[in-house]
Amino acid sequence: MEEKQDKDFHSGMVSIVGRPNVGKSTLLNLIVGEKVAIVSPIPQTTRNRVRGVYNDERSQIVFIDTPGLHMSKDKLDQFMNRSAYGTTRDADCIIHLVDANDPVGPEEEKIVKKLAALKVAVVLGLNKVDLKGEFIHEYIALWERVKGVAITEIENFTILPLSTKTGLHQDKLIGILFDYLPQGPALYPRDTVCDIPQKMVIADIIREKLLGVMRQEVPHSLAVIVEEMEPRQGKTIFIRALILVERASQKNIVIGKDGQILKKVGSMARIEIENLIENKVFLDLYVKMKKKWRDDQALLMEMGYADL
Ligand SMILES: Nc1nc2c(ncn2[C@@H]2O[C@H](COP(=O)(O)OP(=O)(O)OP(=O)(O)O)[C@@H](O)[C@H]2O)c(=O)[nH]1
Ligand SMILES: [Mg+2]
Repeated sequence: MEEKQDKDFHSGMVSIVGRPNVGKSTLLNLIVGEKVAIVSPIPQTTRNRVRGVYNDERSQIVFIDTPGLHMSKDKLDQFMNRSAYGTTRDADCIIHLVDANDPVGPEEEKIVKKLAALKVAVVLGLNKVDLKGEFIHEYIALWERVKGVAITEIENFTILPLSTKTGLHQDKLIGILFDYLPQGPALYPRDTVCDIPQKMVIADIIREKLLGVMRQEVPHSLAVIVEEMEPRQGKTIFIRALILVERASQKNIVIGKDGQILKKVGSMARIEIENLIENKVFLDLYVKMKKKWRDDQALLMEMGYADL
């Protein structure tokens, strides 16, 4: 890509924050033009921050997708919230993403209060307007209430209806961010798209496929750890991944009758991993029960879900 070396080049970090399930990861994938973050209809899909880099001839924008902010319970929840709020400290701009079809909840008020206290520019992204979007005014009213002024009076603040499904206002968003970001050179090599270690990306792909077939309480009890990844038998890469669940009954659900579920998940994940690493893959999945792993600091660290 031709890069303008002049003073008109803008670069910076943009953190995408909001409640679970509002479409943060979908937005990141849309902008980056590649799937770098997993997406599912189940809240709390994202568990760690994911950086995706947008490049064009006049800017480089590093987007940070974050775990959905929610009322914290166990150590994993606390890590997720800390990780999300932590990114706002380094950000040059924040996208506060909301689902315009969901009423404002108590978590949202907490989020707005935290964001409103920061010195950085904020874009309020009213997402999923391809649906009814009947609660748009509630989010605007909340910002006005917290700031104590009319929405048009809030400095460095822009409201933008979005649909990460249809791509509505995607270019407009980039234009707004360009204006908010400081002048400066690219922060990453210009071909960078994502900065997550490959083993974590692979573990997340497997978790995404599991989320696709699981119901009710199982999703939050799932974790995936890639334990081994090495070439074997010529060109094939052998990957062994452990799936953790919290209860014996969940182990049976994940494995399925005659191993059907695990087989289905394994084959969907393998295809995607093969595309990602451009290599033939042998994927070995196994399931273990580990009570309260969500509160186990050592395990969380192994999964990359802990910051000491
Ligand atoms: N109709 C509609 N659905 C959307 C849109 N954006 C995302 N979704 C759906 O919303 C669900 C959640 O999307 P994610 O991108 O995983 O949401 P998230 O905010 O990253 O969620 P967490 O990682 O759990 O915090 C998925 O089923 C998406 O397909 C949109 O603009 N319109
Ligand atoms: Mg997400």
